[in-house]
Parts: sequence; C-alpha cells; structure tokens
Amino acid sequence: MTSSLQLIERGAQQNSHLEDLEIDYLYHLGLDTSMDLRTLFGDVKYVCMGGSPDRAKQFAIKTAQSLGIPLPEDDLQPIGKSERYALYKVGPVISLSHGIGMPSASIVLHEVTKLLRYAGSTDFKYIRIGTSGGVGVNPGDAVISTNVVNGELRPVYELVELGKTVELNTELDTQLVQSLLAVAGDIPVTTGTTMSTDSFYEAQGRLDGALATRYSEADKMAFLQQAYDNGVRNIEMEAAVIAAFCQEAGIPAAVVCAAILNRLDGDQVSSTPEELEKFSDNAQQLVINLILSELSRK
Ligand code: R2B
Ligand code: URA
Repeated sequence: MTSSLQLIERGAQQNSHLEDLEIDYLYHLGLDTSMDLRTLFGDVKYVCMGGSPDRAKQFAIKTAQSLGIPLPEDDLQPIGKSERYALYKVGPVISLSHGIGMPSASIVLHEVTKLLRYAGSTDFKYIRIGTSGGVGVNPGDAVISTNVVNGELRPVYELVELGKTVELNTELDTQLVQSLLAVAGDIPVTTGTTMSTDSFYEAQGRLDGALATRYSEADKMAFLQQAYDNGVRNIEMEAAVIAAFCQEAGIPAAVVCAAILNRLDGDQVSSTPEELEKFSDNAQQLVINLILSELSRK
C-alpha cells in the first residue's frame, strides 16, 4: 500500500502540454481559465463526489449546515453548467456528481483536477461517497474501501490509450482509511476490497438484466463467494478509475460507499426511497465527520 507521502511525491507530475493553451476550457464543467478560478476555488481542501446530482446537492447542504456555513436564502445553485455534472461549493468543500461508470467519472476527474490546480488550491483530497452492492455486508453499512480490484478481481484499472491497453495501479490512501474509521462513532462501517466493474448487470453477475445470461445462478454465487473470499465487500462502478487517477495525480483518495443491498441475498434493489436515503446518509455523515475532525485540528 502507498502512503500519502509517496502519493504527494508522485504529484509533481503535471501535464506540460497545458502550458501551450491560452485558455483551457473545462468543457463539461462549463468553466474556463479566463474566469477568476482562484477566488472561486482557491481554498478547496475536499472534493466529495458521488454518482447522482441530487445527492451532490444534498451533501453540499448537509456539509454547509455541519460547518456552520450560511446557505443562500433561495436555492443552493451549482457552479458552472449542470448539463452533465453538478458542482457545488461550500467553504473548503466541493460536492460534485460524477455520473455512472468510469468513463463519466474519468472526465470529471480530469477537469476538476485542472480546475483546482489553476485555482492554486493545495493539499486537497478526493473522496467518493457512493452506493454499492454489499458482498456479505448488511444494507446500510458504509463500506470504506481499503483497495480496489476490477471485474477480474485484479488490482488494476485498464485503459486503452492509442490502441494499447495500459494497466494502472488502484491503491488508495491507507491513512485516510484509518482516519475515516476513527470518526465512525455509531455509524455502521465495514472495511474491505471494492470491486469496480464496467456494467451494473453482467459484470456484477446479476441475473435480472434484459438479456439471457451466459452464466447460471450457481456460477454467479460461486463468483461472488470467490470475490468475498478474496476480501471483496462491495461492488460498484467508479472506484478503480478514481484510485488510479489519484495515484497518478498525487492526490490522497478514499472511497466510502453505502451498501444498498447484500448481493449474497439477491440482485434487485428493493429498499424504499426512505431506506435508501438513510443508507446514503450513513456514508455521507462519515465523511462529514472526517471533514469536521480534520478542519478542527487546523
Ligand atoms: C453505484 O451505483 C451506480 C449504479 O446504480 C453506480 O454509479 C455505482 O458505482
Ligand atoms: N451500485 C452498483 O454498482 N451495484 C449495486 O449492486 C448497487 C449499487
């Protein structure tokens, strides 16, 4: 496992091609370097991200309330354009939606990272607060990822560049895992390996997709059991790219996902909206606890 110190040393790597751009258009965010990014974002210390724009807004509101930051009298508005992603800022925290899947998350990782570098922000962390299918984990538990594997249970994120597949390291920041555990209090948490896949149905071994499966129920259960035996405690669709990106960028990263079902019990997500909200709330509260505890030490 890599320590945050090593991550920061690797963070010296930056893209020199950007120096050739007069203006860098962060197209999907609707922001660009002709704007006063330093004033808007220079103080950011946390980028908290999850799939859904609604949850990004909810997290921003909860964070503001917890940090005692006044909210606008009318609605809290996203910054930039919200056609693809929703980005909110409250104090030193960006709350951002990354959409579903690694291609979507990858785009916003590049653009928010350039944004923070142009803004002159320093010492920031990325935390994914998501949902996931638990593997032998109770629904509602917040699963803190210790490491990430792909759909083949290998600790890599695969990316095709110029027709060649490269495999990138998916280690996460071990110190952040410990810091999250230390602030869990009454929140039910589990730690373990997260499996990140490129599909919700086949790659996660579901039997309830639209197409006839090439595997049987027994095959599915054998695979989930193998994953469990290898330490996998949840399955989702973005952690691998977040881990790999942050390794290369030198950004400490953590992944905390609510388990919204136990995949050893079934495939369908049948919890009520109220139950799902409570499950997400556990994961969000854990991260708010971390932010509060770190900021109070500064
Ligand atoms: C978890 O939930 C989404 C799919 O329902 C996906 O974004 C993920 O990782
Ligand atoms: N998200 C996933 O990717 N899988 C699940 O089973 C639940 C949420």
